[in-house]
Amino acid sequence: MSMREINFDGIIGPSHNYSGLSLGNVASATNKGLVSHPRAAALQGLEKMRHNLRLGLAQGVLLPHRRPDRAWLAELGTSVEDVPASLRPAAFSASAMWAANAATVSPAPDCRDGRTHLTVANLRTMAHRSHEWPETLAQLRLAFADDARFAVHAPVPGTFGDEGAANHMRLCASHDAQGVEVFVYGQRGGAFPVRQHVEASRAVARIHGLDPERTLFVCQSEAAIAAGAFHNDVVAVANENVLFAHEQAFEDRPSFYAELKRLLPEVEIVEVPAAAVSLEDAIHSYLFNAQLVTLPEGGMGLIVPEEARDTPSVWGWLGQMIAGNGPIRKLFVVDVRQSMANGGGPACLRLRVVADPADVDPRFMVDEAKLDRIAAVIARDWPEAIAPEDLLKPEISAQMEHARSALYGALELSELI
Ligand code: SUG
Repeated sequence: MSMREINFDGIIGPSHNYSGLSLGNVASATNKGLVSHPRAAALQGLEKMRHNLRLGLAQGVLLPHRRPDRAWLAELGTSVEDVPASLRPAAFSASAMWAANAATVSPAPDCRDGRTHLTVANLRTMAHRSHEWPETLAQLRLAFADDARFAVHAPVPGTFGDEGAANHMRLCASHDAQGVEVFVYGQRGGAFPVRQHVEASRAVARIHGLDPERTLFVCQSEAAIAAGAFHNDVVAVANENVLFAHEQAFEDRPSFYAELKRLLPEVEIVEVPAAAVSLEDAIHSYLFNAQLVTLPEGGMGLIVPEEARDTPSVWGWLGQMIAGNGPIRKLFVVDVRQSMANGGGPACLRLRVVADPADVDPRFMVDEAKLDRIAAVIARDWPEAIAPEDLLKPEISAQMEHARSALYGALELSELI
Protein backbone atom coordinates (compact mmCIF):
# COMPACT_ATOMS: atom_id res chain seq x y z
CA MET A 1 0.00 0.00 0.00
CA SER A 2 1.15 3.55 -0.56
CA MET A 3 0.22 7.08 0.36
CA ARG A 4 -3.17 8.18 -0.86
CA GLU A 5 -5.86 10.62 0.13
CA ILE A 6 -8.31 9.27 2.69
CA ASN A 7 -11.54 11.16 3.37
CA PHE A 8 -12.67 10.88 6.98
CA ASP A 9 -16.35 11.84 7.11
CA GLY A 10 -18.05 12.89 10.31
CA ILE A 11 -20.98 10.57 11.01
CA ILE A 12 -23.97 12.85 11.60
CA GLY A 13 -24.93 12.54 15.24
CA PRO A 14 -28.32 11.74 16.79
CA SER A 15 -28.71 15.30 18.13
CA HIS A 16 -28.63 16.98 14.67
CA ASN A 17 -30.94 19.99 14.97
CA TYR A 18 -31.55 23.47 13.59
CA SER A 19 -30.86 26.05 16.29
CA GLY A 20 -29.43 28.87 14.17
CA LEU A 21 -26.25 28.98 16.18
CA SER A 22 -23.75 30.18 13.58
CA LEU A 23 -23.74 33.93 12.99
CA GLY A 24 -22.47 34.52 9.46
CA ASN A 25 -23.68 31.13 8.19
CA VAL A 26 -26.69 31.99 6.04
CA ALA A 27 -28.24 28.50 5.98
CA SER A 28 -27.96 28.09 9.75
CA ALA A 29 -29.71 31.43 10.33
CA THR A 30 -32.37 30.86 7.67
CA ASN A 31 -33.34 27.41 8.87
CA LYS A 32 -33.40 28.18 12.60
CA GLY A 33 -36.36 26.49 14.26
CA LEU A 34 -37.07 23.92 11.54
CA VAL A 35 -37.68 20.30 12.47
CA SER A 36 -34.52 18.28 11.77
CA HIS A 37 -34.31 14.63 10.71
CA PRO A 38 -31.20 13.11 12.33
CA ARG A 39 -31.81 9.58 11.01
CA ALA A 40 -32.26 10.75 7.41
CA ALA A 41 -29.32 13.13 7.83
CA ALA A 42 -26.95 10.40 8.98
CA LEU A 43 -28.12 8.03 6.25
CA GLN A 44 -27.51 10.74 3.63
CA GLY A 45 -23.96 11.07 4.96
CA LEU A 46 -23.43 7.31 4.70
CA GLU A 47 -24.69 7.31 1.10
CA LYS A 48 -22.12 9.97 0.24
CA MET A 49 -19.40 7.75 1.71
CA ARG A 50 -20.73 4.76 -0.22
CA HIS A 51 -20.68 6.81 -3.41
CA ASN A 52 -17.05 7.73 -2.82
CA LEU A 53 -16.07 4.13 -2.08
CA ARG A 54 -17.64 3.12 -5.39
CA LEU A 55 -15.48 5.71 -7.14
CA GLY A 56 -12.51 3.80 -5.74
CA LEU A 57 -11.61 6.36 -3.05
CA ALA A 58 -10.36 5.50 0.45
CA GLN A 59 -12.89 6.28 3.16
CA GLY A 60 -12.75 6.68 6.92
CA VAL A 61 -15.07 8.02 9.63
CA LEU A 62 -15.03 10.24 12.68
CA LEU A 63 -17.68 9.71 15.31
CA PRO A 64 -20.44 11.82 16.91
CA HIS A 65 -19.55 13.50 20.19
CA ARG A 66 -21.34 13.20 23.57
CA ARG A 67 -24.50 15.27 23.31
CA PRO A 68 -25.82 16.82 25.38
CA ASP A 69 -22.31 17.67 26.54
CA ARG A 70 -22.77 17.22 30.28
CA ALA A 71 -19.08 17.74 31.08
CA TRP A 72 -19.05 21.11 29.31
CA LEU A 73 -22.21 22.22 31.09
CA ALA A 74 -20.66 21.20 34.42
CA GLU A 75 -17.60 23.35 33.60
CA LEU A 76 -20.06 26.20 33.10
CA GLY A 77 -21.59 25.52 36.51
CA THR A 78 -24.85 24.12 35.20
CA SER A 79 -26.45 20.89 34.00
CA VAL A 80 -28.82 19.58 31.32
CA GLU A 81 -31.67 20.02 33.81
CA ASP A 82 -30.83 23.63 34.79
CA VAL A 83 -29.09 25.12 31.79
CA PRO A 84 -30.46 28.53 30.72
CA ALA A 85 -32.42 28.46 27.48
CA SER A 86 -29.84 30.66 25.78
CA LEU A 87 -27.10 28.06 26.32
CA ARG A 88 -29.06 24.83 25.89
CA PRO A 89 -28.78 24.39 22.10
CA ALA A 90 -24.99 24.83 22.24
CA ALA A 91 -24.77 21.76 24.47
CA PHE A 92 -26.75 19.69 21.95
CA SER A 93 -25.20 20.69 18.63
CA ALA A 94 -24.12 17.85 16.35
CA SER A 95 -21.63 20.22 14.68
CA ALA A 96 -18.73 17.76 15.03
CA MET A 97 -20.19 16.17 11.86
CA TRP A 98 -18.36 18.85 9.84
CA ALA A 99 -15.01 17.11 9.96
CA ALA A 100 -13.31 19.71 7.75
CA ASN A 101 -13.24 21.74 10.96
CA ALA A 102 -11.76 18.95 13.07
CA ALA A 103 -8.10 19.68 12.37
CA THR A 104 -5.52 21.04 9.93
CA VAL A 105 -3.53 18.27 8.27
CA SER A 106 -0.06 18.56 6.74
CA PRO A 107 0.95 15.36 4.95
CA ALA A 108 4.38 13.85 5.63
CA PRO A 109 6.13 15.13 2.44
CA ASP A 110 5.53 18.73 3.58
CA CYS A 111 6.79 18.33 7.15
CA ARG A 112 10.37 18.67 8.36
CA ASP A 113 10.34 15.44 10.38
CA GLY A 114 8.75 13.33 7.62
CA ARG A 115 5.61 12.60 9.66
CA THR A 116 2.03 13.65 8.93
CA HIS A 117 1.02 16.40 11.37
CA LEU A 118 -2.52 17.12 12.53
CA THR A 119 -3.49 20.07 14.77
CA VAL A 120 -6.97 19.90 16.26
CA ALA A 121 -8.96 23.10 15.65
CA ASN A 122 -9.95 25.16 18.70
CA LEU A 123 -13.17 26.44 17.05
CA ARG A 124 -13.27 29.12 19.71
CA THR A 125 -15.32 31.70 17.82
CA MET A 126 -18.62 29.81 18.15
CA ALA A 127 -19.73 28.63 21.61
CA HIS A 128 -21.46 25.53 20.25
CA ARG A 129 -18.26 24.42 18.49
CA SER A 130 -15.75 25.48 21.15
CA HIS A 131 -16.24 22.24 23.12
CA GLU A 132 -15.61 19.87 20.21
CA TRP A 133 -11.84 19.75 20.51
CA PRO A 134 -11.34 17.35 23.47
CA GLU A 135 -13.25 14.52 21.79
CA THR A 136 -11.74 15.28 18.41
CA LEU A 137 -8.30 15.10 19.96
CA ALA A 138 -9.10 11.76 21.62
CA GLN A 139 -10.38 10.28 18.35
CA LEU A 140 -7.48 11.52 16.24
CA ARG A 141 -4.91 10.34 18.79
CA LEU A 142 -6.44 6.87 18.54
CA ALA A 143 -6.91 6.82 14.77
CA PHE A 144 -3.37 8.10 14.13
CA ALA A 145 -1.63 6.49 17.10
CA ASP A 146 1.51 5.42 15.23
CA ASP A 147 4.08 7.98 16.44
CA ALA A 148 6.54 7.02 13.74
CA ARG A 149 4.09 8.23 11.06
CA PHE A 150 1.83 10.81 12.72
CA ALA A 151 1.93 13.66 15.23
CA VAL A 152 -1.45 14.79 16.58
CA HIS A 153 -1.30 18.18 18.31
CA ALA A 154 -3.66 19.83 20.80
CA PRO A 155 -5.35 23.05 19.63
CA VAL A 156 -3.55 26.36 19.30
CA PRO A 157 -3.97 28.27 22.60
CA GLY A 158 -4.87 31.89 23.20
CA THR A 159 -7.60 33.93 21.60
CA PHE A 160 -6.62 33.00 18.06
CA GLY A 161 -9.53 31.31 16.32
CA ASP A 162 -8.66 28.22 14.31
CA GLU A 163 -11.23 26.38 12.19
CA GLY A 164 -8.98 23.68 10.76
CA ALA A 165 -8.83 22.33 7.22
CA ALA A 166 -11.78 24.45 6.05
CA ASN A 167 -9.31 27.32 5.77
CA HIS A 168 -6.34 25.36 4.47
CA MET A 169 -5.50 24.15 0.96
CA ARG A 170 -2.63 22.06 -0.28
CA LEU A 171 -1.41 22.21 -3.87
CA CYS A 172 1.09 19.68 -5.18
CA ALA A 173 2.08 17.77 -8.30
CA SER A 174 0.70 14.58 -6.70
CA HIS A 175 -0.45 13.72 -3.17
CA ASP A 176 2.84 12.04 -2.26
CA ALA A 177 5.04 14.93 -3.46
CA GLN A 178 6.02 17.97 -1.39
CA GLY A 179 3.27 20.57 -1.73
CA VAL A 180 2.58 24.24 -1.21
CA GLU A 181 0.37 24.77 1.81
CA VAL A 182 -2.02 27.71 1.73
CA PHE A 183 -3.54 29.05 4.94
CA VAL A 184 -6.50 31.35 4.34
CA TYR A 185 -7.38 33.71 7.17
CA GLY A 186 -9.91 36.50 7.66
CA GLN A 187 -9.31 40.11 8.58
CA ARG A 188 -12.70 41.75 8.14
CA GLY A 189 -16.10 40.18 7.54
CA GLY A 190 -18.53 43.08 7.33
CA ALA A 191 -21.29 42.32 9.84
CA PHE A 192 -20.02 38.80 10.39
CA PRO A 193 -17.27 37.42 12.62
CA VAL A 194 -13.89 36.40 11.27
CA ARG A 195 -13.36 32.80 12.36
CA GLN A 196 -9.80 32.09 11.20
CA HIS A 197 -7.06 34.26 12.68
CA VAL A 198 -3.71 34.61 10.96
CA GLU A 199 -1.81 33.99 14.21
CA ALA A 200 -3.49 30.60 14.54
CA SER A 201 -2.56 29.73 10.95
CA ARG A 202 1.04 30.80 11.50
CA ALA A 203 1.24 28.74 14.68
CA VAL A 204 -0.07 25.63 12.91
CA ALA A 205 2.49 26.05 10.11
CA ARG A 206 5.31 26.30 12.69
CA ILE A 207 4.05 23.38 14.76
CA HIS A 208 3.87 21.18 11.64
CA GLY A 209 7.44 22.07 10.65
CA LEU A 210 6.46 23.36 7.20
CA ASP A 211 9.00 24.92 4.89
CA PRO A 212 8.37 28.69 5.16
CA GLU A 213 9.37 29.04 1.50
CA ARG A 214 6.48 26.80 0.49
CA THR A 215 3.82 28.13 2.85
CA LEU A 216 1.44 30.95 1.93
CA PHE A 217 -0.84 33.01 4.17
CA VAL A 218 -3.66 34.45 2.11
CA CYS A 219 -6.38 36.84 3.24
CA GLN A 220 -9.98 35.87 2.51
CA SER A 221 -11.94 38.69 0.88
CA GLU A 222 -14.18 40.75 3.13
CA ALA A 223 -16.89 40.56 0.48
CA ALA A 224 -16.89 36.75 0.66
CA ILE A 225 -17.19 36.61 4.47
CA ALA A 226 -19.82 39.36 4.44
CA ALA A 227 -21.86 37.40 1.86
CA GLY A 228 -21.80 34.28 4.06
CA ALA A 229 -18.54 32.47 3.24
CA PHE A 230 -17.72 31.91 6.90
CA HIS A 231 -15.02 29.43 5.85
CA ASN A 232 -12.76 29.58 2.79
CA ASP A 233 -14.01 26.16 1.66
CA VAL A 234 -17.34 27.80 0.79
CA VAL A 235 -15.62 29.71 -2.04
CA ALA A 236 -12.54 27.65 -2.98
CA VAL A 237 -11.25 24.08 -3.06
CA ALA A 238 -7.92 22.58 -4.16
CA ASN A 239 -6.73 19.13 -5.14
CA GLU A 240 -3.24 18.21 -6.30
CA ASN A 241 -2.31 20.83 -8.94
CA VAL A 242 -5.82 22.32 -9.35
CA LEU A 243 -7.28 25.31 -7.54
CA PHE A 244 -11.01 25.82 -8.14
CA ALA A 245 -12.12 29.19 -6.76
CA HIS A 246 -14.58 32.02 -7.07
CA GLU A 247 -13.23 35.26 -8.47
CA GLN A 248 -14.06 37.07 -5.21
CA ALA A 249 -12.66 34.49 -2.79
CA PHE A 250 -9.40 36.28 -1.93
CA GLU A 251 -8.54 39.85 -0.97
CA ASP A 252 -5.49 40.09 -3.27
CA ARG A 253 -5.82 37.35 -5.84
CA PRO A 254 -3.18 38.57 -8.35
CA SER A 255 -0.41 38.25 -5.74
CA PHE A 256 -1.72 34.92 -4.48
CA TYR A 257 -1.95 33.42 -7.96
CA ALA A 258 1.50 34.77 -8.92
CA GLU A 259 3.10 33.22 -5.82
CA LEU A 260 1.36 29.94 -6.45
CA LYS A 261 2.56 29.82 -10.06
CA ARG A 262 6.10 30.63 -8.97
CA LEU A 263 6.14 27.85 -6.36
CA LEU A 264 4.20 25.29 -8.39
CA PRO A 265 4.55 25.97 -12.12
CA GLU A 266 2.17 23.10 -12.98
CA VAL A 267 -0.71 24.67 -11.04
CA GLU A 268 -4.00 25.03 -12.93
CA ILE A 269 -6.37 27.68 -11.62
CA VAL A 270 -10.02 27.22 -12.55
CA GLU A 271 -11.66 30.48 -11.60
CA VAL A 272 -15.40 31.11 -11.76
CA PRO A 273 -16.13 34.75 -12.67
CA ALA A 274 -18.66 36.69 -10.61
CA ALA A 275 -20.36 37.61 -13.88
CA ALA A 276 -21.20 33.91 -14.44
CA VAL A 277 -21.94 32.91 -10.82
CA SER A 278 -22.55 35.57 -8.18
CA LEU A 279 -21.11 35.16 -4.68
CA GLU A 280 -24.69 34.72 -3.45
CA ASP A 281 -25.35 31.83 -5.88
CA ALA A 282 -22.00 30.26 -5.04
CA ILE A 283 -22.78 30.39 -1.33
CA HIS A 284 -26.38 29.26 -1.67
CA SER A 285 -25.48 26.33 -3.93
CA TYR A 286 -22.19 25.41 -2.23
CA LEU A 287 -20.59 24.97 -5.66
CA PHE A 288 -17.12 25.22 -4.10
CA ASN A 289 -17.92 23.13 -1.05
CA ALA A 290 -17.45 20.21 -3.37
CA GLN A 291 -15.07 17.33 -2.98
CA LEU A 292 -12.49 17.72 -5.72
CA VAL A 293 -10.90 14.29 -6.02
CA THR A 294 -8.37 12.49 -8.16
CA LEU A 295 -10.10 9.49 -9.72
CA PRO A 296 -8.29 6.14 -9.78
CA GLU A 297 -8.73 5.96 -13.57
CA GLY A 298 -7.09 9.39 -13.95
CA GLY A 299 -8.49 12.90 -14.13
CA MET A 300 -10.41 14.72 -11.45
CA GLY A 301 -14.03 14.57 -10.36
CA LEU A 302 -16.11 17.18 -8.56
CA ILE A 303 -18.67 15.91 -6.04
CA VAL A 304 -21.29 18.65 -5.62
CA PRO A 305 -24.48 18.86 -3.52
CA GLU A 306 -27.90 18.71 -5.19
CA GLU A 307 -28.31 22.42 -4.47
CA ALA A 308 -25.69 23.06 -7.18
CA ARG A 309 -27.92 21.34 -9.74
CA ASP A 310 -30.90 23.35 -8.48
CA THR A 311 -29.15 26.69 -9.08
CA PRO A 312 -29.36 27.57 -12.80
CA SER A 313 -26.27 29.82 -13.01
CA VAL A 314 -24.15 27.19 -11.26
CA TRP A 315 -25.43 24.21 -13.20
CA GLY A 316 -25.02 26.10 -16.46
CA TRP A 317 -21.43 27.00 -15.63
CA LEU A 318 -20.61 23.44 -14.57
CA GLY A 319 -22.05 22.07 -17.81
CA GLN A 320 -19.76 24.35 -19.82
CA MET A 321 -16.77 23.44 -17.71
CA ILE A 322 -17.24 19.70 -18.20
CA ALA A 323 -17.75 20.17 -21.95
CA GLY A 324 -14.46 22.08 -22.13
CA ASN A 325 -10.96 20.79 -21.86
CA GLY A 326 -10.14 21.59 -18.23
CA PRO A 327 -8.64 19.36 -15.54
CA ILE A 328 -12.00 18.59 -13.88
CA ARG A 329 -13.46 15.87 -16.08
CA LYS A 330 -16.43 14.45 -14.18
CA LEU A 331 -19.30 15.73 -12.09
CA PHE A 332 -21.12 13.79 -9.38
CA VAL A 333 -24.19 14.97 -7.44
CA VAL A 334 -24.90 13.86 -3.86
CA ASP A 335 -27.82 14.50 -1.52
CA VAL A 336 -26.70 15.94 1.83
CA ARG A 337 -29.67 18.28 2.24
CA GLN A 338 -30.02 17.79 6.01
CA SER A 339 -26.43 18.93 6.56
CA MET A 340 -26.71 21.65 3.91
CA ALA A 341 -29.60 23.21 5.82
CA ASN A 342 -27.07 23.99 8.57
CA GLY A 343 -24.45 25.24 6.09
CA GLY A 344 -22.45 22.02 5.71
CA GLY A 345 -21.82 20.65 2.22
CA PRO A 346 -19.96 17.58 0.92
CA ALA A 347 -16.54 19.10 1.66
CA CYS A 348 -17.50 20.26 5.16
CA LEU A 349 -18.36 16.70 6.07
CA ARG A 350 -14.89 15.33 5.41
CA LEU A 351 -11.33 15.66 6.71
CA ARG A 352 -8.66 14.78 4.16
CA VAL A 353 -5.57 12.91 5.31
CA VAL A 354 -2.87 11.78 2.90
CA ALA A 355 -1.47 8.57 4.40
CA ASP A 356 -1.12 4.87 3.86
CA PRO A 357 -4.50 3.45 5.00
CA ALA A 358 -2.58 0.55 6.55
CA ASP A 359 -1.08 3.01 9.07
CA VAL A 360 -4.50 4.13 10.36
CA ASP A 361 -6.36 2.32 13.16
CA PRO A 362 -8.67 0.07 11.10
CA ARG A 363 -11.65 0.89 13.33
CA PHE A 364 -11.75 4.32 11.68
CA MET A 365 -11.65 2.96 8.11
CA VAL A 366 -14.83 1.80 6.35
CA ASP A 367 -15.90 -0.43 3.50
CA GLU A 368 -19.44 -1.08 2.31
CA ALA A 369 -20.02 -3.91 4.78
CA LYS A 370 -19.07 -1.67 7.69
CA LEU A 371 -21.29 1.11 6.35
CA ASP A 372 -24.16 -1.42 6.35
CA ARG A 373 -23.51 -2.12 10.04
CA ILE A 374 -23.40 1.60 10.84
CA ALA A 375 -26.61 2.16 8.86
CA ALA A 376 -28.38 -0.54 10.88
CA VAL A 377 -27.53 1.23 14.17
CA ILE A 378 -28.66 4.58 12.77
CA ALA A 379 -31.93 3.17 11.39
CA ARG A 380 -32.65 1.58 14.76
CA ASP A 381 -31.46 4.19 17.27
CA TRP A 382 -31.26 7.70 15.75
CA PRO A 383 -34.26 9.99 16.42
CA GLU A 384 -36.48 10.33 13.40
CA ALA A 385 -37.18 14.04 13.96
CA ILE A 386 -36.21 16.77 16.41
CA ALA A 387 -38.17 19.99 16.87
CA PRO A 388 -36.50 22.80 18.87
CA GLU A 389 -38.71 22.17 21.93
CA ASP A 390 -37.69 18.49 21.94
CA LEU A 391 -34.30 19.51 23.32
CA LEU A 392 -36.08 20.08 26.65
CA LYS A 393 -37.26 16.48 26.91
CA PRO A 394 -35.21 14.12 29.11
CA GLU A 395 -36.19 11.14 26.96
CA ILE A 396 -34.65 12.77 23.88
CA SER A 397 -31.35 13.25 25.72
CA ALA A 398 -31.48 9.62 26.81
CA GLN A 399 -32.14 8.49 23.24
CA MET A 400 -29.20 10.52 21.92
CA GLU A 401 -26.86 9.09 24.53
CA HIS A 402 -28.02 5.55 23.96
CA ALA A 403 -27.70 5.92 20.16
CA ARG A 404 -24.15 7.19 20.37
CA SER A 405 -23.09 4.39 22.72
CA ALA A 406 -24.64 1.80 20.42
CA LEU A 407 -22.61 3.12 17.48
CA TYR A 408 -19.35 3.15 19.44
CA GLY A 409 -20.07 -0.40 20.54
CA ALA A 410 -20.74 -1.53 16.96
CA LEU A 411 -17.40 -0.04 15.85
CA GLU A 412 -15.52 -1.58 18.81
CA LEU A 413 -14.64 1.88 20.04
CA SER A 414 -16.23 1.57 23.47
CA GLU A 415 -13.00 2.84 25.05
CA LEU A 416 -14.00 6.30 23.74
CA ILE A 417 -17.54 6.30 25.17
O1 SUG B 1 -19.57 25.99 11.75
N1 SUG B 1 -22.85 25.01 11.05
C1 SUG B 1 -21.43 24.86 10.81
C2 SUG B 1 -21.18 24.50 9.37
C3 SUG B 1 -19.74 24.13 9.15
C4 SUG B 1 -19.39 23.99 7.72
N2 SUG B 1 -18.05 23.59 7.57
C5 SUG B 1 -17.23 24.01 6.60
N3 SUG B 1 -17.52 25.00 5.82
N4 SUG B 1 -16.11 23.41 6.46
C6 SUG B 1 -20.67 26.13 11.20
O2 SUG B 1 -21.16 27.22 10.95
C7 SUG B 1 -24.82 25.32 12.45
C8 SUG B 1 -25.35 24.77 13.73
C9 SUG B 1 -26.67 25.35 14.17
O3 SUG B 1 -27.01 26.43 13.72
O4 SUG B 1 -27.33 24.70 14.98
C10 SUG B 1 -23.33 25.10 12.30
O5 SUG B 1 -22.63 25.02 13.27
